[in-house]
Amino acid sequence: MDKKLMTIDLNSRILLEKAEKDGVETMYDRKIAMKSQCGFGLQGGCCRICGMGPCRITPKTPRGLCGADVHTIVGRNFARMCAGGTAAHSDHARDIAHTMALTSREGNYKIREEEKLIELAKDWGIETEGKDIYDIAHEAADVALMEFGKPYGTSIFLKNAPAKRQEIWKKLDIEPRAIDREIATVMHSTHIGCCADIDSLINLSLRTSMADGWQGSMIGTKFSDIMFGTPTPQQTEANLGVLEANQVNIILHGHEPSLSEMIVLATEDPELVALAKEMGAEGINISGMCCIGNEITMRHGIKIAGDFHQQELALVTGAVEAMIVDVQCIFPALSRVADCYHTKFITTSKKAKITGSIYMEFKEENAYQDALQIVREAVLNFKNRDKSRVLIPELKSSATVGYSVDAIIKQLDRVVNVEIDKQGTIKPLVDVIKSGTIRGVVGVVGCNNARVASNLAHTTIMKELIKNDILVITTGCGASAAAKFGLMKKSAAKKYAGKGLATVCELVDIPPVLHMGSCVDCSRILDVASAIANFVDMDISDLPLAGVAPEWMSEKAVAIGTYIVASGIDTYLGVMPPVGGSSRAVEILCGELEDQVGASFTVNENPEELAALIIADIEKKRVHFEKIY
Ligand code: SF4
Ligand code: MSK
Repeated sequence: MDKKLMTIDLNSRILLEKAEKDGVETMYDRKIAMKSQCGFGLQGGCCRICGMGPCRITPKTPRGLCGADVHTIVGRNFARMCAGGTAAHSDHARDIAHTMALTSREGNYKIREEEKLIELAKDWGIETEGKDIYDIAHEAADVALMEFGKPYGTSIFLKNAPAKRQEIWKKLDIEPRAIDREIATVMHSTHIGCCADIDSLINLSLRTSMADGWQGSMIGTKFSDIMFGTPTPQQTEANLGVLEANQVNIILHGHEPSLSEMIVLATEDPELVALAKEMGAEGINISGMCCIGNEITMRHGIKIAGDFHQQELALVTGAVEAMIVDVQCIFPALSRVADCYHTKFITTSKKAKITGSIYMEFKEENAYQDALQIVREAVLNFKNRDKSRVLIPELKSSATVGYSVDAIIKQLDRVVNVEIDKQGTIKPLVDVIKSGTIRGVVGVVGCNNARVASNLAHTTIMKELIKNDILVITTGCGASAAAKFGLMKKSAAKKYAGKGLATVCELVDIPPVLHMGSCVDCSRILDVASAIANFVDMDISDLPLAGVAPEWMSEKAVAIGTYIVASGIDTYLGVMPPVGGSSRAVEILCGELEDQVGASFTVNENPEELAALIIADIEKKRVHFEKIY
């Protein structure tokens, strides 16, 4: 296998060559060394749930020792993936809610969006009249924290979905109750000797994933906006070319804005800037990777260093003083790569300690002081940089990012419909979809996956969609790919988009691919879908919308795909999940769910074919949409 063909990013290819010269092993080497992967694992047909196993299903051994068949084994594995993803997003949200409880006028964390908080508080039945905004914030934090373990009732957000959708959820019993409860129920039901019925296991998977999308992730996104600001359009740059040869380079990697917001502030501290100069640097250059890159670029225009597959390569530049990480999607391999250069690999969360890293705990209670200390460590490290080993590849692309739902509505309203609609509703977007100028809206989300060439499926599918007048909204590492490959430039509309979409983009002054945030922010996609459906008085499944995860890899992505389907949006995957061993699981996920929730999964590992399927399905949805709206 030619390593260079495993990524289409030219910066990555240059750094892979350098890594080889420097004797540094990367994910791409490990992928080659691993040769073929385990067929049982790929198909989901291996069970390790109890100590009698592992049990592997073959034609000669069609049942595990307890008698579980392949459908039960695949179903249990799938449900546990959904629970893992839901736990990751929601535990992130729990910390954000705890941070909300710490907000104060004098403290590190403040309320930036008072109106948004009041609106949310009212929606949650919190008395707001005559109350101090921080008292409201603390009450809202309490309500949010109860969503994790409340004994009765269902998610507080469900009522915002279209009435028809709510009925479907009720009928199927997939309304999430408390977040922790759904995760615990899946772990219980998938214990040896519990649920052994594939239909039920998938139903449980839907409900747990709903707790991710319609509970945990929504809390995470809404509270982050209230505390750190709702994203607005920002100019930025993306790819490893954003590193600076003469500055202290700090890369933030992970997911928590409570850490990154403080680090960003700390890099502006005059004393630390002076210290950087003392060390011989011209200043401090901060950039982000993976979803934290998305969070800080959406709110501050901070540059995106790269995506999931570029984390080791960033260190191979030899120009990074510190890689500061918190939780999720962090390669343990970073400690070994950092050892080959002067880079300090700094872990900050008790939840994600990594052997070989420098552990500097970040506590929200002492946030700014902790951040100052961490940044100081990076700045002091500049003197250790070996200039002879530095190679910063040149490529980077400009991008306009920061399209929260509010920002999209504002942008459309400002230009298209200022006379008719002064309220700031979704009407202008509905109008352009209805007229057919834009054929539909597709969310392209998710990670990079070493089973396919990095960035190839993301960029191919996005280009095909916009060429066919489909507006693309994107989150996570898909968004980083779009930014790196120039699809978030406003000029990309003219270059790549069909006539209808290009006209709208020009009129409204937006790029054809809109950056909506981190993987947690897929909850924004649910907000847009619900807003459109409520506006036209339809169900979400009636709308020309789709979700795609062309290069997904994480359990979080499985949970996202599952809640997007449960919400009535067809979801397309570019990598097969480990369910192929059970014909029944495939039948349900890729077929029967359509009858239950009005949407299902489609898998195709050829990006052109996948894009063609999406476009054809969007056109089919349009026929229905045009008939009833
Ligand atoms: Fe084997 Fe059943 Fe135990 Fe799984 S739960 S490892 S199938 S005996
Ligand atoms: S970081 S979950 S690789 S999108 Fe959210 Fe990127 Fe996927 Fe991690």
